[in-house]
Amino acid sequence: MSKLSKAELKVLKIGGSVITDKNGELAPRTGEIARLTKEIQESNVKRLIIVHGGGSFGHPPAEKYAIKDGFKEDSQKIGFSETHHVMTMLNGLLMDSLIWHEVPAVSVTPSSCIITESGRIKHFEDSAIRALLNMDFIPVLYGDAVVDSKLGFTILSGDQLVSTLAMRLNAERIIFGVDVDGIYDADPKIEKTAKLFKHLNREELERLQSKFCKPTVRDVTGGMFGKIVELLPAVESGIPVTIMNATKPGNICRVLEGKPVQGTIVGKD
Ligand code: IP8
Repeated sequence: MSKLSKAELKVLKIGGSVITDKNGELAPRTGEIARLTKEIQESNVKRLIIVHGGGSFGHPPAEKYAIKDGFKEDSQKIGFSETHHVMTMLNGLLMDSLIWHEVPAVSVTPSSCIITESGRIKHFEDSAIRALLNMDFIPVLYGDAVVDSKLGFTILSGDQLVSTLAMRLNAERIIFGVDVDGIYDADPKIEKTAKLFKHLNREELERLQSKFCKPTVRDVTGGMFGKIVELLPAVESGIPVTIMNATKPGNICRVLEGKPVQGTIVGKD
């Protein structure tokens, strides 16, 4: 099996808030999915892994049945099945659109190749992903309900998956497509004067992490806080992360082409 080339591999996370309406339930943004997949096709990117979040598909049943906390009673089992199933439905919508746009994407089911231990990835059978990349396919994964060796089952976030994949497969860059322009010093949806960070290093990120922990901003920055925590190991290992707005037309195409976009770049130094 040939060695993966570090030079080109990018890992793209598409946030659940970009491809679904988080105020609804099972509410895909089909127009956004079509636009994003067209941009991926237009960028002509070759070495790419896509990971998407759960949005209004995975999160409602995961919350209803407390899947993240692990197995406690039999009544949760149908919730585990449902959470995984609705993620395959969202994934199917993205896959339909990618393939319609002639992107050679192949869906890889996280719950079939990953086992976590207390919520952290412990076993990851990634040889199919490596083989797909070597043939210039684009593997597509997602946050999922997975088996956990201590908890019975749990929720694996797309964010942990992105960091792990990037480190295992020697990616040159992680791109986080979210619904704001990057990391701010306050919540940009509430505070009009919030300042966007253009660049952050590891220490600055860690300082922000404690700020984002504060209950006053927890609601809206909870998602961003979770991302920041998961990004740290990848950043530490030298993989830069671009956090950018995937809802702005043209941004995903530009970033995949290696062109500058507005956003926050998180690097080791
Ligand atoms: O949206 C969670 O993935 P995320 C997926 O990346 C589920 O946190 C199943 C809730």
